[in-house]
Amino acid sequence: MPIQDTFRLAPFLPAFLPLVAAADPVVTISPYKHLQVYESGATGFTWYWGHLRSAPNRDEVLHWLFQDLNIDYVRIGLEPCEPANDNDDPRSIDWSKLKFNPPNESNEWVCHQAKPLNPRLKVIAYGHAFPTWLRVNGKEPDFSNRNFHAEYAEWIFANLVNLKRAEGMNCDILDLCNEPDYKGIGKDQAAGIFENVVPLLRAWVNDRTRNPWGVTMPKIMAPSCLSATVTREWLSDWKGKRSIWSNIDIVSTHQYGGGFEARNYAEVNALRGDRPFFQSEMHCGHSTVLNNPHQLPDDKVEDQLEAALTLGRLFSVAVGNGVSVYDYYMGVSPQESPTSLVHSPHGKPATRRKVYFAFKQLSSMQTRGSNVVATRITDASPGCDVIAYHSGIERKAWITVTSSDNSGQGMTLRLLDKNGSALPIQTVNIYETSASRNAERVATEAPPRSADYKTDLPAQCLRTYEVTW
Ligand SMILES: [Ca+2]
Repeated sequence: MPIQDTFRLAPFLPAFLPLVAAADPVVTISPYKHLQVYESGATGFTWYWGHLRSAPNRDEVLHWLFQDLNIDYVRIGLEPCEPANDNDDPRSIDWSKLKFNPPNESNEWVCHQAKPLNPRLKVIAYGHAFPTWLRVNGKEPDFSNRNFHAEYAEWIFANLVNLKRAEGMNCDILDLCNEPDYKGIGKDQAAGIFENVVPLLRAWVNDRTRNPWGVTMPKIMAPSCLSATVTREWLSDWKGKRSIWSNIDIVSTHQYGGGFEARNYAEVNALRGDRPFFQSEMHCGHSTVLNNPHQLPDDKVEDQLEAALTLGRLFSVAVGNGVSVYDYYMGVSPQESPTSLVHSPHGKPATRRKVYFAFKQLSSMQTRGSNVVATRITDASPGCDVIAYHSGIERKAWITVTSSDNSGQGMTLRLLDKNGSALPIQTVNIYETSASRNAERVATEAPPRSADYKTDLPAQCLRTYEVTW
């Protein structure tokens, strides 16, 4: 903020504050410093696919999620399907004992609807439960069973066969044990699963006699811990252990705990080598995501806006530090808190939430397959976060700044070329999600072709600057 502005504002400042205004943020973007490609978003329908099916505007909702948003991945939960052990031989399946939901009576229904809308659609299957009989009192997995790994591999394979045979779908990515830091599993038992179950599953897939359906081996994603802090610790340990590490194709974390700490993401990014890095679950209805104890129970605009700003902050931390696929937990839900992108009360019209519009600006405005690029934002701006993309071909960048600050301020946007010299900006389209706007274009500007583009950054908003040079 220039000095004269500071003096102009001074009379309005409370008397106990020193007469020094915080400096306006300077956002520096290096579009030719490519980090990873941001591939796509992910979402799921495990609990509320029926709400989507019952919505009178369901075709519109499917268009929102799979055409308007850049979402190529659907997460589906594996079905419990085995109430009692099918037989004593974990190398042979007694299909008469397994109980799957009929086709089109499970969350796979969404995949069938979405595939024609987005031909790139891929499936992430996740084990959010274990076979009922292989748990202690129906809860934690029963590791005391001497055939635990073989029985679990058999159950996973049966699920993959069902997907292929009854649903006509391949599982592209398999998350073998969801949130293992949460469900009485722990690091060593999780490691045992990746060490033992993956080779057993591969043996099923590669055996033509046992796999006449042509089920293909999915990529294995791990560990999808609840907390990014724990994910970082476990991966640091596993990186040196070939028997575990060689069975993991994609590294993943949920963003419920430790999600605001860039260090967690930067360290996983340094560990992953050439494996992709997925943020495989979060939602803004959860208090740990919001970093405060309340759960946003109401559907008030201010709560929805808080969720959208929180998503902006978390997305910028994760994708700015290596994540190439970002999951927003649920596509639809009837819950008032923003656990889903779309609010869908059963049998009633579904509507988009502010997190939907924030997610659109953060993940879906850029040319598909664009690179995440290096950004810097002045330290004096703790309420601001930024994420930016460049396709590699176009003289164009998409820069989304999330401002959680309670007051508006000035902002300087600066683009640098490969040599660190300023790129003269030609045009700027500005899109905004705020209390009153939902990913709407608010301005188109042709600033003087100078090194610095100075603009106003309103309070509490996400602004996407589509910039050409
Ligand atoms: Ca069995």
